[in-house]
Amino acid sequence: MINPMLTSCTSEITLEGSSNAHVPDELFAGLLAKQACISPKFLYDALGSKLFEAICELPEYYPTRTEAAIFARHGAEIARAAGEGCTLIDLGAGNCAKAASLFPLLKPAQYVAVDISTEFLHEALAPLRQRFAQIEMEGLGMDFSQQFALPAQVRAARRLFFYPGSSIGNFAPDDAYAFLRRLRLECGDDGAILIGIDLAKDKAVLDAAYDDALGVTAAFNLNILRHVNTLIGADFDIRAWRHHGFYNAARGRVEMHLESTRAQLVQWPGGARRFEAGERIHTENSYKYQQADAIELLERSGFEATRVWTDPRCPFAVIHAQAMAA
Ligand code: AVI
Repeated sequence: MINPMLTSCTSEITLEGSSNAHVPDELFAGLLAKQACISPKFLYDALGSKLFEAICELPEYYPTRTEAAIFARHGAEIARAAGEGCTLIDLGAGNCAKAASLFPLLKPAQYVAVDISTEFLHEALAPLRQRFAQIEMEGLGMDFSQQFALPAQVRAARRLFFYPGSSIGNFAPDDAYAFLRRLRLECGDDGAILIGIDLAKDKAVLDAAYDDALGVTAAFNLNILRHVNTLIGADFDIRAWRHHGFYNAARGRVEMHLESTRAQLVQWPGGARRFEAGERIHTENSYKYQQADAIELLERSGFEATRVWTDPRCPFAVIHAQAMAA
């Protein structure tokens, strides 16, 4: 290993630290840490976003399907809890499909799609603007895990933060709390959150969901190295790495890692690191909550759960929580 920095490493979405302008610093620190890591936000370049869409189609990856079934089954009740005419703010909107499926029920006054992948977002919004001409729409290309100040064009009244897909699970618990606190501050006393949270379940189900038979999740994970090559001019040989995705029950989370299949030197302008055969780079954590802990996290953050919808066959919760008066 060349020039190791004994920093601690997190494979979660972190709130502290660098802004986008310092992305390479964050990457170098992770690559040189004793336990190497790369932040999961680097999974989502254009190809990574498409691979994630493919993951959502896999039979093993239950969260998308389970959540969609909850929305389909309880859509009318969800709309009643949320009320018509809200300002719907879709965090990590991607192709905007989940929010769009709720438009006919929620009838939002304004739809604000927020995503780190700006290009993807604008492509998705164009047809929606035509289909739902009565809804005012905004697309915001920003990394909302880092900073969160909504611009003036976002209506202040009745903000409903829509955070589906259990993306909250990709934050470490303390960062999930800090993130939800920020949402609470941004939504005012008449605001609310509609959030999907994956719940703890059988290890075999979780292992398969993050290490599928087709190898799509493996491609999604390996693509992070391709993205890093592009970002910092590194020379990762993708074929010399192997995907691991498994549930770590003791830590209540699924972990994704990339394992070096041989001793190798990875170089980039101004630096390098030697990896031994079997050495791993930690790329993602996906926390799986107990329902009571999820509700407690929301309450600590300033939201009171008004309704919880679950699927009897597969533990997953969709929660509507109202801002508690500050
Ligand atoms: C986006 N996020 C909620 C996904 C998850 O399940 O943690 C990302 C993912 N990683 C592997 N498969 C899907």
